[in-house]
Amino acid sequence: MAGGSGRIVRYLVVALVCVTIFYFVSTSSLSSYAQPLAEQAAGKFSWDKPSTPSNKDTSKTDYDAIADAFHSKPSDATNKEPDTKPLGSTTPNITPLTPSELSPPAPGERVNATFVTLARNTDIWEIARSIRQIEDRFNRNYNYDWVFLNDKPFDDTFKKVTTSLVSGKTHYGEIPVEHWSFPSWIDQKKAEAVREDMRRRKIIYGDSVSYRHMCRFESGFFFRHPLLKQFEYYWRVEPSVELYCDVHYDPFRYMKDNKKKYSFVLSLYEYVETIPTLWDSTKKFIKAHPEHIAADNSMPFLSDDGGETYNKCHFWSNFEIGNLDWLRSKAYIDFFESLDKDGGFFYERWGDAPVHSIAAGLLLNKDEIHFFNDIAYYHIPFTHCPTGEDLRLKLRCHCNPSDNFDWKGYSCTSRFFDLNKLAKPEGWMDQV
Ligand SMILES: Nc1nc2c(ncn2[C@@H]2O[C@H](COP(=O)(O)OP(=O)(O)O)[C@@H](O)[C@H]2O)c(=O)[nH]1
Ligand SMILES: [Mg+2]
Repeated sequence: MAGGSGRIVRYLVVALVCVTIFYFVSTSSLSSYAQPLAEQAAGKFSWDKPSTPSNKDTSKTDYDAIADAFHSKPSDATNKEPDTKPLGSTTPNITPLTPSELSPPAPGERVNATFVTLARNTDIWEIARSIRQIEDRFNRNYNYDWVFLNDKPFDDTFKKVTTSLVSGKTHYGEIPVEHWSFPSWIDQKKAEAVREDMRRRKIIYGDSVSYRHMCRFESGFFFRHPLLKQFEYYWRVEPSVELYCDVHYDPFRYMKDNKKKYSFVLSLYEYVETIPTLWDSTKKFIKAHPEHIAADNSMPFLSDDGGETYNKCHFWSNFEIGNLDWLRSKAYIDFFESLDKDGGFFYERWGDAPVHSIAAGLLLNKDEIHFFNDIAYYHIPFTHCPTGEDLRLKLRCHCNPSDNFDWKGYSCTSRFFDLNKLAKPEGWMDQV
């Protein structure tokens, strides 16, 4: 029995030692892993201040020091905010800089010009991207105004965001209903049947009424909007476009000083299904108004047979810098009204690009149309990336030269160069 009870005592001593060791281990080393995990699970992060405030400056983390540096004004030194403020309130105080503080205005007189954008409220973030690029690459040094037009009233978000991005003044206009509706002479049944047919044939935007109003508005009305009446030149900007290079001079000034009326960066062939009778209407206009046809026009850009048929070449009008007085001239208005009476905006799906281009090609002299090689541009799916490495490096371009569309088979820009006897930029052959 004595041997048995002695064994029991030995077991009890060993058990006690084990329990004691386990206690020390669980309250010391184990807790150093477990505690932060528990705190993180409760929503605390490693840079949080200790919950019991410490007087020691060494308790401050790097995060605090950075946040303080942003915050501190001279008066803050004696008026410290409590340590327990929520994380969100550590956002630095933001005082917006005026455009001239961000970037000094470029020297020289401004032209009477504006950017112009037609957009829906839902286009806000896409147009915000475009504006930011135009501002960063050009307008923050020039501070030109920006006119926004819409067939509905612009909402507060659209106005707030665009006003904050544009360095010049912003103007917001609603389009009069007569400029965004079916004219009285359009046969609604016929127009509807066309849309249905185009829907079945899967023609892009073929079944859309609003797209047709948009194309007609851009063809014949935007330049007559009261907000544009005060301006002489415009630069059209669409949502989601990119500007890949610095614009190192004022393109409006270039247009004015060189008596240019219309300009482009991309040109291509139009989708024939959308304009089957546009050239017939054009020929009718040429016959009715020979007085409007410029002596030194660009017919060879538009037609390969002296005007008999249209080759579908057009300037891509989602980018345009142009003269508003030309669009408001009798020649242009007569052309637009003649086309509008023929009804092709609704009986087909005439786009403003071929309409502007045919007008520029016939009503202007060749030397009034300009190609901006140095304005690098993207609108889905085409890129104009300036030809010439030297130029691209000088303008800090970030486009891939192999994406450049200018000299590819579906572009009409080569024709423009040939017609105007312009020397193509060095390196163009490598991009064909
Ligand atoms: N206010 C308004 N703007 C429109 C409407 N449809 C198109 N737009 C604008 O018209 C321009 C051309 O339209 P977009 O969708 O870019 O056509 P795409 O470039 O031919 O594919 C853009 O500036 C659009 O924001 C519309 O119904 N209302
Ligand atoms: Mg577009």
